[in-house]
Amino acid sequence: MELDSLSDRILNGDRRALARGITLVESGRADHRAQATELLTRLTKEGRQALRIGLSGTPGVGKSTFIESFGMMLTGQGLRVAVLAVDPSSTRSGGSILGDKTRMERLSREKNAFIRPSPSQSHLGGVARRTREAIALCEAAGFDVVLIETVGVGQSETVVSELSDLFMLLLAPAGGDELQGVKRGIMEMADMILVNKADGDLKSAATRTCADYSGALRLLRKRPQDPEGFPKAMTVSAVEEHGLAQAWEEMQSLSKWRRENGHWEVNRATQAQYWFEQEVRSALLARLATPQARSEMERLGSQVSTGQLSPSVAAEHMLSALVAG
Ligand SMILES: Nc1nc2c(ncn2[C@@H]2O[C@H](COP(=O)(O)OP(=O)(O)O)[C@@H](O)[C@H]2O)c(=O)[nH]1
Ligand SMILES: [Mg+2]
Repeated sequence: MELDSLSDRILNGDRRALARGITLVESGRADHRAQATELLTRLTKEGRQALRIGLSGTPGVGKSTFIESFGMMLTGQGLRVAVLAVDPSSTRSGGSILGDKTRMERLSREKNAFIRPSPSQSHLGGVARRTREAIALCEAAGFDVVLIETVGVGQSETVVSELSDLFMLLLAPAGGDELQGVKRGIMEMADMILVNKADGDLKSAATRTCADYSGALRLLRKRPQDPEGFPKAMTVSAVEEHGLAQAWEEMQSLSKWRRENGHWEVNRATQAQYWFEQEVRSALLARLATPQARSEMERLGSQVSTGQLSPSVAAEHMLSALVAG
């Protein structure tokens, strides 16, 4: 398809064109990459923005169920909702976290919703770039809300929080009084903690878990981007669809406050800078992995081992070779 027509159709909100655009940005082929860059340049000129909501949580807490219920509520209000996934484990498992589209059966039939399962990826750097570009395409296509789901493994929360305006941590009710082993670093990223499954037999456990986390959040260092009362914990039930409207109200009031107080722009600007630096890093690492670079590394390494070159002089040679190459 012509880039002109693809870009026009995406701007008109055509979901099939959007899907093609995302396939293009996901492609590893050099000619596709050039087209993808051209497409993104055209589309981002429009300056459209969505509310980007990151959502993280270990498998089984109810992310997919929540996204479906929450997404249905939003489309019910006339909003257009896109769902993307960051799944660093998909290469190993061969699956994808949104592969369970079955759990989002209702949402996937909505004309105002767009659901994109995560592709198999080789490394998190690539995942981040593709997700970032997919978000940009969804924004150009006029989506109001982009939900970015990830499983809580390793670095993926950092990636998603650096791609989001709001970052949600979804938890399940805990049995005991322990804080479910949520790492402090993850807690510090959260704008809201949603304790899901606050229904039936689990309701009182959910209330207790929520109180525990409210207490834990109050102990964290105050962040400039938070109004009074944030970050906050609340209970929801994705299945019974309780608490979703309240959660949405809180998200809106937080993002409104951040916009009015300049934090929204600052956050996006800081994120852009972060991704720029990450791209430089990963591009340099990629250069280090080429056969030429490896053999140069070996050649210089043996000269270092025999004492012909000092480690720092050899490192300088190596770095100039990388930058030149
Ligand atoms: N009781 C209850 N169960 C839920 C709720 N949300 C999800 N579940 C169940 O928890 C299990 C895992 O849900 P899923 O959405 O696949 O979790 P994910 O792995 O985080 O995407 C499923 O059996 C859901 O039916 C909820 O609000 N209440
Ligand atoms: Mg899921």
